[in-house]
Amino acid sequence: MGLFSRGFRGRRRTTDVPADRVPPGQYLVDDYPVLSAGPTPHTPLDAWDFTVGGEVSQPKRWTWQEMLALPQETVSQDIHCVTHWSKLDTHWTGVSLDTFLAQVEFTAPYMTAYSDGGYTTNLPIADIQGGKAWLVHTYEGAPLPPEHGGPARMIVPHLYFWKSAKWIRGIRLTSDDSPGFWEVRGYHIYGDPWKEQRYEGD
Ligand SMILES: Nc1nc2c(c(=O)[nH]1)N[C@H]1C(S)=C(S)[C@@H](COP(=O)(O)O)O[C@H]1N2
Ligand SMILES: [Mo]
Repeated sequence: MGLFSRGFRGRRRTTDVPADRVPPGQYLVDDYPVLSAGPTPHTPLDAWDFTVGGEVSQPKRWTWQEMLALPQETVSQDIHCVTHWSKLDTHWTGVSLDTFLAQVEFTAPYMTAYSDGGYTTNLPIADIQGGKAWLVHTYEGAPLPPEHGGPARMIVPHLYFWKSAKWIRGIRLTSDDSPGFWEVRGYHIYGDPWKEQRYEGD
């Protein structure tokens, strides 16, 4: 057994799990890889805030304490990175994006998430509504490590993981679907892992 497991360290055969959990072209990992396009920012919690702005009638902002005072959810989700790894049953605690959106008035159909360090990613608003996206601060029962997006990141698990902005500071609502950091560099505008929407044109 050792002979085989050696070569597959950090991976698991996809036949071990129901196929409906693993999108095409993905393999499973037990570890948790770090993928960052730049250095890890370190924003102190007393300087942290989260803003819902852009095309809204009145922008709304939450401090760290105000965010923690909102209803919290713990969810179990599968995550899928465009570099082909997937990780099942990851546990996160935070605030549903529905909770933030309920406190602004808007008709804009798109949004851009933006982060400390300058990262951005775009999504249809529909993809962060209805219990599909969360602003999370806790991973597997412990504060989210800085390299994985702490103090807080967004998770949008039904899309490729580049849509899950680490070090998030706000979302900007927009009329148009405006490509973000990876989307302008050739990644797919939407990024559905079940349709293998990895790159522009997929
Ligand atoms: N701010 C920011 N968010 C980001 C990224 C990044 O470079 N900066 N990388 C994205 C990509 S490509 C992936 S796969 C995931 C990786 O998250 P992880 O490092 O926690 O695995 O974060 C996404 N969110
Ligand atoms: Mo990624």
